[in-house]
Amino acid sequence: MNQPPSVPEHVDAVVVGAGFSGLYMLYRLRQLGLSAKVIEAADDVGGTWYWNRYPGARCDIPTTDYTFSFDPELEKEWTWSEKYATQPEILDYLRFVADRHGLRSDIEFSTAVTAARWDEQDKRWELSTSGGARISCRFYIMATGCLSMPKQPDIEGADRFAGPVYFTSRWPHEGVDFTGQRVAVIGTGSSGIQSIPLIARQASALTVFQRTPNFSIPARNGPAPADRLERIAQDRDAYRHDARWSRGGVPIEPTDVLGGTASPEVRRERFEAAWEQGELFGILNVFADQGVNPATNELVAEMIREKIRSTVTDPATAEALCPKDHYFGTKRPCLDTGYFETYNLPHVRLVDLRRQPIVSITEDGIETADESFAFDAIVYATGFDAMTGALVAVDVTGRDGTSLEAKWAGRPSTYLGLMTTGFPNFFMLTGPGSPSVLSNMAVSIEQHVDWVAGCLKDLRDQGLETIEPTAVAEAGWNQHVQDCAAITLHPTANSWYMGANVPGKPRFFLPYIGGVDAYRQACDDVAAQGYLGFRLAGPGGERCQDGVIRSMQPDVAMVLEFMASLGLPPMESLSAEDARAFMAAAAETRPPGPAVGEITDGVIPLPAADLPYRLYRPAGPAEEPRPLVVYFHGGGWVLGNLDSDDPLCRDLCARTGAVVVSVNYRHAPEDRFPAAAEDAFAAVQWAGANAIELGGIPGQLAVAGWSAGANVAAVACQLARDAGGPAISGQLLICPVVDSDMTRPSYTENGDGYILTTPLMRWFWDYYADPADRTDPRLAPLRGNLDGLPSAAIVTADFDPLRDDGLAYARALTEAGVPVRLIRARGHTHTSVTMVDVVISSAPVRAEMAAALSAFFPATEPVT
Ligand code: NA7
Repeated sequence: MNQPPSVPEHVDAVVVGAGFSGLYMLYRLRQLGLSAKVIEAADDVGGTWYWNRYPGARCDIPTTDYTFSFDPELEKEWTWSEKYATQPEILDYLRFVADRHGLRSDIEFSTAVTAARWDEQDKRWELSTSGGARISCRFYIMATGCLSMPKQPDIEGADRFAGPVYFTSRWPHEGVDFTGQRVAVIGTGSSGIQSIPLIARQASALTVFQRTPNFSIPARNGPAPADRLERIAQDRDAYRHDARWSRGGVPIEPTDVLGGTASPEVRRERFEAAWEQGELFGILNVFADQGVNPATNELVAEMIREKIRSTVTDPATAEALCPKDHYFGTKRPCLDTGYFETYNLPHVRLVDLRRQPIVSITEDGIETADESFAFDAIVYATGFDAMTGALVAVDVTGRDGTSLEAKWAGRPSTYLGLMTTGFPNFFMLTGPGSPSVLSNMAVSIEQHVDWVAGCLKDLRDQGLETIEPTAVAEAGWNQHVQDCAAITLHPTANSWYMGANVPGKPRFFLPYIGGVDAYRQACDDVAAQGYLGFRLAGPGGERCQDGVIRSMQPDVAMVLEFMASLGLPPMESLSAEDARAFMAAAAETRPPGPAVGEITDGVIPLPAADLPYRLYRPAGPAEEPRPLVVYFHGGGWVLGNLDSDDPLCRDLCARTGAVVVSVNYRHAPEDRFPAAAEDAFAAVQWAGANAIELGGIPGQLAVAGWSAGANVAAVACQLARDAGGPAISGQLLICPVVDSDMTRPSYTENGDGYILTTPLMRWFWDYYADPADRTDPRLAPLRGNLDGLPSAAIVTADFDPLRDDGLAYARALTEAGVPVRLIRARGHTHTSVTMVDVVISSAPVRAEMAAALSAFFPATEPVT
């Protein structure tokens, strides 16, 4: 064994943990010429692979990818023997890396950091270790891993059992021989599923206590996949580059096949291929939408259940092993070797704790609600206090005396998963808020270490001493992490990703699910923008460019990226006719929107022109009268029709339970101002007069519109007030145009890149109205008399040139005494709020719109 090296009193950096991340961090710190010390609780390197020595422990990312890439020579010198290497082989690898780079001399083994305190005077961290030493360092780096703090047994009587008790996470180094023993295994996560088949080989009787059945697919272990080896051999650098810029840290081609539209043959073919391949990122990529769409997810889930049923001979056991309480992929799926087959052995039994919960561990076994079991040994495979457990286990005290544990009591909070406000120069490798456990850890670790190393170099080069995130940047990142999770099915599961496995732990989605590639880009962008959102200080002074690195909803960003990839000409370069044809073609490819009770088309006979309308009646008895909403579509008075806003109208109808009448007013350039405004008012008059025939409740009439449709809706309210009727209960204005003044800041801030652009708005204005008319309140309702108007709900989107129009109208109405509900579509564009079943993050905005609309009608409640 190595002699613990003597610890210098002062070092530049201390790293806690000598696993993958700690070893590489030390390597990079040395490269920078910084003095560094690694403190490791174990007596050897390895981290997770040091502790998790249970039978069957393997990685679940192919080892060709679960490997360091920073040293090409190392890759030549080390060959993995299997597709998924065993724990001993991975541990050997990490020892090999440590020796090859002479890292051990700066690692102090068998020592834990017990406390860390920031000294604001000296700008240094003071650490205390289990050996009684004190170390002072400028940079304190936690490389403690995401799954390193075992979850404490939370089962009644856990300390009562007289026989041996084993934890998969702390397995004895000498191994365990279960030959002839009656063994209990509690837990069927990855550790349970990997170890159960091997324990069953030795035990005379094995009883598995399962609380939640897990999805698992055969690992099909063997030699490393030939195609992948060949790709790496041909161009290692390109392969590693692709991994770094992939979604999960393993280069695979993301599919664009949707579960709902794929034929049964294609579904089966894709699933079977993934099943045969035996890789997590393969089975998670059967369909593009399986992580977000419940129906598609169920397709995959059911095909896996079929496999379980066809493997396990006892139907009741098979059914108990079929996961049904969470979507596939929302808890970490497992790779196994003969797991389900194990239950066909006569001496193996499954106890379903959902049917007979454990009452207590007893002196000689386990008592459930129905039975008493006697055992010679109990194995806990009950998991970890994931992602935050090891970080708060050290008593870390930040700048103002607050502990990390206290700061995170409500929820963990980080900027980029790397740092946290109040704790200067304190870095976390693969911390909460970074992709970590959702990705190939080797790739994520290298990215984090490289970023930290780059940051330390920049600090030195610029004569700076400290770095700390701002509260604004951190809150923004936390929000972004949650926004990314919210559009997936993940938050619905009681998973350790959500902190749900540890009683009392706050429920938040801990890792960043936006992708390794997107995450890397965000980190790079932060650094490139002068460390946006960080406060940097040193002898040369203090500097801080505060801000939020990602504030757009992730699915909105995806839509914009997709649109940009099409390389379309700007809309304003087209003729009105061509622009209409383009819009019509685009409308054909989108989802239809929710079902409603009935949809009928009709015509409003008006003196100036017959106006087509489409009526949406909610599900329910046809004779039951409902509130009535007259809706006007968007399209800059030039584009749009009954089809263009059809999904949005269905959505409003389904959510509010109101009858929605969508009106196709006359368009420019054929019919210029004031045709659209006059049509809108005439349509509202007609609806008011025909409320009963339309299935409405007389006196419960609202108007709604989007964009230019919101403009004519707002104008109709002013005209109705002036005309003494009809009475309008409320106006829902979605991203309205209310003025011709295009100098408001949002026209500049959001003028380009978000589909509706400032040049496009000019194009609309020019088609619709002469400059001389543009101050007319029938065109610029903000300039009209606002007294006595109906209550308003106004939706503004952050990335909309019209954002400030909406805000100005809300302010002006409020000043005129009109009740206003302002709905901020956070992270949205002008168009994304209306993209039903395309932009998932817009659904809560539309729920709020529907609630506001319903609130105009006292007798109704929103449906959802
Ligand atoms: P996991 O995946 O957290 O699995 C722990 C298992 O233990 C899981 O089946 C739990 O059921 C079960 N468990 C936890 N507490 C109890 C109690 N009190 N009673 C009964 N059963 C319990 O940990 P692993 O070590 O298997 O895997 C961790 C990760 O390591 C894995 O995902 C890979 O990334 C590598 P539950 O599901 O909570 O109902």
